[in-house]
Amino acid sequence: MSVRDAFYDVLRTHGITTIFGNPGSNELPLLKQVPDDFRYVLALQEGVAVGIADGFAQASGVPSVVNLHAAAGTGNAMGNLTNTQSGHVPVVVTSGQQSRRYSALNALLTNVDAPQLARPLVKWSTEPLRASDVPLALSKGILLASAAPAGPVYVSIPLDDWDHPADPATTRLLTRRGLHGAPVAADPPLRQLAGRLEAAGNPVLVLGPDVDDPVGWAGAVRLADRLRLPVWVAPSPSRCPFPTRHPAFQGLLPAGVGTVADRLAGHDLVAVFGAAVFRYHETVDGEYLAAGADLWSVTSDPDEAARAPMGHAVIGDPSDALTRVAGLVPSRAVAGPPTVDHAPPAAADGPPFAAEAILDAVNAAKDDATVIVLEWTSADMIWDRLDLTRPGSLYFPASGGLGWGLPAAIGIQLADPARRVIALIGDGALQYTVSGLWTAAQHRIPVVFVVPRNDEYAALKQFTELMDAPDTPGLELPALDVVGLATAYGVPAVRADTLDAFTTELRRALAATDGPRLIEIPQRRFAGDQP
Ligand code: TZD
Repeated sequence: MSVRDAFYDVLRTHGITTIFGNPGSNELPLLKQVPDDFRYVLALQEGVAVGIADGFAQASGVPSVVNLHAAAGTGNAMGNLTNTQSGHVPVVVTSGQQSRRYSALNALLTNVDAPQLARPLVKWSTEPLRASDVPLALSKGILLASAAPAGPVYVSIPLDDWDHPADPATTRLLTRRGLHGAPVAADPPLRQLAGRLEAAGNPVLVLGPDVDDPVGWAGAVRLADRLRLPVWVAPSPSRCPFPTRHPAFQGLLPAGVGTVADRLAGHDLVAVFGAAVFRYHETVDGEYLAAGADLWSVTSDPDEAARAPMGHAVIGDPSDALTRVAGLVPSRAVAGPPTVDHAPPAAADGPPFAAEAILDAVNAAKDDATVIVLEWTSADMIWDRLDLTRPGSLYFPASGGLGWGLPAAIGIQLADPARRVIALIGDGALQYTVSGLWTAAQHRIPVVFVVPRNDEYAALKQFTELMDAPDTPGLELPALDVVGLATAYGVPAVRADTLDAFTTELRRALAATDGPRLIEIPQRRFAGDQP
């Protein structure tokens, strides 16, 4: 038995039969005999490979494996790895190293100090000391990546390790390994939290991406209903943790220190589940919370718990905690929170169209099973325009790094063919990992890409106002032929110049299951571009 055979055996043990990657000479000895029960999904750039793997892991709940080319391939992947890390996504990144003999000479394509390269972005980074340790490193990597808090790991493997003999006895043991159970919060602090919620005069619930699962949704709805709590989504969310049309739903908290405090003013207890406290973005100074307010959070991530600037943190599975706290509190016979009026339908004039109008059309065309992947500045307005009724309905780059949405949409669609994916990707965001369109076309992965085209970086134009940075260069994106790009990569694409045409094309694309489609729609520019 070779190290290669053992590697595939360990992957099988964990239900992993897909490898995403981009190969080079260092990786060919792994890939030369891919077993029949495995599939290799080629990405033309490594950020694409990691993005697809990230989406695949999130939607399937199983860790995914990526194979990259040495330091250069790892470097290309690192932007998206920031999203995988922030999103608590279990991805095992392997990369090919020069042979052990040649890397001592810094031969071409040596990954110098390989474990160090990925270290800030992964839970664990290694290059096994002996070839025969590769299967154990892989096994540990898979188990560690999926242990709470989940996250990426990095294993660098020299190219001459693959034909080395593996120890069959060790391999046999590794193929029987499993890690069972997730750490749950202890009872006393949860009882304390439940007591605080019951005693509070005006408590509020804030939810984050890590409770976007069936248990978390059910627990959140039950807790909100029992205590008649208003419910907010924590700033910079990467997933949707609560039904957006539930009467208790208030929307998205802003991402500034002062603005969060303003929005939560009047509440004496803030209960946060499954979110960092908080993932701020724009600089808006102020107090973290109004004086007198208390905050409790539940997270499975000790770092998240410890780095919060305020409050008490309970460490444990936040979805489980929601359910248990909901079971501990009595039903409150008080009036429910004020219901938020949904945004009125947007004016449909154009082209170009307001982002709101594009979202309204998407909302009308989707059904309950549709998954929305967003990498578009207008993401903030989805919360009162999209009707999201099920867990796993929304994904956004968790660290804010662009180039994630397009490949992640492919991975999500590949993992869950029963749900159709609409990827709303800005014309700027599209460019970072545009070659992912080719992978979608080759594997006939039927993502519907919607690209609002405004020929600019509108997000950054907004920030130039907020940060008083007028006359910033480099915010215009003229002459990017989105339909041409998609067509060149093999994805059938159209431009919709009316909202009716957009709706028709969207429905047509959703009805097609034989591969991806792309629809470009003209979007109104940030300022002064009225129709
Ligand atoms: N590079 C990377 C990897 N991630 C980033 N977040 C940015 C640059 C900065 N950035 C944003 O945060 S939004 C944005 C940039 C360049 C503009 C995106 O343009 P778009 O969408 O066309 O996709 P809008 O609606 O025009 O902003």
